[in-house]
Amino acid sequence: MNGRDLVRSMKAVSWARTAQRLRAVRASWRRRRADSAGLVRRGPQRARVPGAVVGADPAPGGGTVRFARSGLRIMVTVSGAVFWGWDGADPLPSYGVAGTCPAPDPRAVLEPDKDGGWRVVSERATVAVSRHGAVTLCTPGGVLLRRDLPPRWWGPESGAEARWVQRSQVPADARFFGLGGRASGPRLREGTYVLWNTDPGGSFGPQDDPLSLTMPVQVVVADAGTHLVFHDSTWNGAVTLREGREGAGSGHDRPGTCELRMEGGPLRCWVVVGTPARVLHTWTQLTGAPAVPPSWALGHHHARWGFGSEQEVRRVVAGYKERDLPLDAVHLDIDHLAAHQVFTVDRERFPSLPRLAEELREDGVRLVSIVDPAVRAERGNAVYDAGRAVDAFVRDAAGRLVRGVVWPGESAFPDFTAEGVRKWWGGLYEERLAQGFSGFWHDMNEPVSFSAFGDPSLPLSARHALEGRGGDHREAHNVYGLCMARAGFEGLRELQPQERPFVFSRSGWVGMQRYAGSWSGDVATGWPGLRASLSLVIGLGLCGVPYSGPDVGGFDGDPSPELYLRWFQLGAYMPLFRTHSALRAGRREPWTFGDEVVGHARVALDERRRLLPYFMTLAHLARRTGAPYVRPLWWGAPEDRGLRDCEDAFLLGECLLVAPVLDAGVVRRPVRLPRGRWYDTVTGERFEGPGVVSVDAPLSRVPVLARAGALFPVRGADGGVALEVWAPAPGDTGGGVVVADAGDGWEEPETTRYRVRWAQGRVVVEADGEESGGAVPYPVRVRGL
Ligand code: NBV
Repeated sequence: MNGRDLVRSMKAVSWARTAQRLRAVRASWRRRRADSAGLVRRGPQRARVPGAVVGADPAPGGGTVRFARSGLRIMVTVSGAVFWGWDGADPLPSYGVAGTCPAPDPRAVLEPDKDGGWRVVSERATVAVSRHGAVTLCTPGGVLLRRDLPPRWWGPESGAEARWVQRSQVPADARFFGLGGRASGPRLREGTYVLWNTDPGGSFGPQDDPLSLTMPVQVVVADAGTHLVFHDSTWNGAVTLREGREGAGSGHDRPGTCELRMEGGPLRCWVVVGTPARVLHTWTQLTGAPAVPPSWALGHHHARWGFGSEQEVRRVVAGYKERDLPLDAVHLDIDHLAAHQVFTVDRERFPSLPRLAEELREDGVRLVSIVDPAVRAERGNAVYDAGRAVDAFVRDAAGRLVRGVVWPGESAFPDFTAEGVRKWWGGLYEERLAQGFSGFWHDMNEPVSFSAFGDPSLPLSARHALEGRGGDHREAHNVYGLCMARAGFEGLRELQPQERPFVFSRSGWVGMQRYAGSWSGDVATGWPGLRASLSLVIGLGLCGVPYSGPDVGGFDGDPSPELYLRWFQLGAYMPLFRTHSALRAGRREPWTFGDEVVGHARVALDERRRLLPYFMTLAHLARRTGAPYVRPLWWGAPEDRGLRDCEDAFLLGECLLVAPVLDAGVVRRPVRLPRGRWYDTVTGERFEGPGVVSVDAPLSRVPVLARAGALFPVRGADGGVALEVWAPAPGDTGGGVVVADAGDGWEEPETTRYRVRWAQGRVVVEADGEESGGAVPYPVRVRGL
């Protein structure tokens, strides 16, 4: 490019930016006008509370307690989850609950309680309702887990538009987790967390809230027990949390508090009580089993906004190959599209994508495509025309098409809350498959519409089908990404029924794990961003979304070699292990950080590849039990307060404890251990938990400890599966599970449980189950002897 061309292209870029800004200003005004015409202004409203109890009507699983101005329905289900809803709220319809509602547990009955209240006793929890509508949740032994004060409503007597507030108390020692993906966690401290999926508009750090994926789901961990509470309303809201304080035996504990304010939607919730494992199991029974990704999606992915051409993609892939660095997938961002239009290809820069995809596939590398929901609103654009023909796009209250502004310019937005639209959109992935793509990366689906002021999304008054019930964007916004994920997942299942769809999505809501995983979004490059990325993965896992991961290296700017390496080492233990960066950010190929980094990155990549069979097993366990791959340290011992407060380490399944380095200059770090014996997997050094130990964390690796007695599958030297076993402590036993996944497809893989024990001074491994006769079909390596 000569000087004149450069000047011309810079002018073109800045003109394009100015034009885009102008469009955003116009769209913001349009949005404001649409809402002032389309939303009914709320006049002064009197508050309403339930009033005094007047009676009760038993029903299967519980019944309804009647109050002067409301009613509370309680239902214990056979799965152990407890539902309660005010003002006639039913469990269905719900975007969170998968399929049908679990059946009521006939053993749970509504009975009179002391002081004129009512209660329902069940196997896992007791729900007591006071005379004025306070609801207390206790363990079967009567220890308090949560107390909801009587709720308060403002607005219409009934109906979705009443705002409400629910204040709750939890024990003084309780810790809060969840609420979807929060950058400031994983432990959610005092503060207000907004429940409105929002693109932070540029890179974000721990101080930014909300982000793209919020959920009204809290996991509360206290000495008394663990519970999950899901307030099933998709409307905007805010949760204000305050941790309690203990009065050091003075009897003056200050309870933890939670105040939930919602702009609308039913006041109904699901509560699950039990051990963390049991809570997540029941939770994913209720909201759906997490989809299992194909095995290649558990490898290493490299993405970049701005590869810019096929040659560049080839160059990067060759760079990995030359250096013998494992690579399993390459992601193409919006720059491979023609003028940023979804389901198109820029044929000048990417003239033969199917050929490129084939070449890469021969090298074991898959192609993944970005998919944004916004469709350029211009006749002649095939996707737009086809969408118009099936009336796929969101309209305003007056019936006009809602136009926003996103990468392709003036755009229309498919209404994914309509079944027919999902079906139409799902069919469009055929074009992507024909281009050779194997996986799909849903972006900008909060949904984003660039704006000069106000919320960067659609008008609140925009109309949505909401599965035929009809409603507006206030109700549909938070489930837009969830419904888009469903469209993609279901479309792909029809288009290639033999393969497991691989979809991951920036936005989403309760239940998205049925269709997709997620990723951190545009996490800021810097040490706080590294910490935030761990927080997001742990938080999502506790809300039922086990597959996610950060942009390794951070989205923007240039990480130092040390920061990049530490991020890479963390990423190697995350379900989604992906390097990615923004258009104008520095590169994220390991070799751009120098030879030392390449060497250490290779160790991390090789270890990830070695652990693949374990990751695959964890994916299946997540599907069957809801247990996330990445778990907080307190997972197996929520009563250990030290573990509850530990935010710089995590468990990878049952077997491994990963202690990433999250600060500059660290080469040795304290590691808090749960009870039992642990081994440094590199040095073999033994440690005894519970307690804090100091472990080497040289630049070459982050500490990874194995639990004594652990058994897990790894890739052996010959490429087949081998079992890695860590010696149990003397007198103890151990074991583990192996799910022999075929890599893709729907056949139920064989699952074998192995037992590990000491016999005559040796560690013995045996398969469970009679047919096997105890034989182990894999090579076994016992370590820690
Ligand atoms: O498509 C461009 C980017 C993408 O690289 C990133 O991963 C997304 O989170 N996308 C956001 C839109 C632009 C953000 C500035």
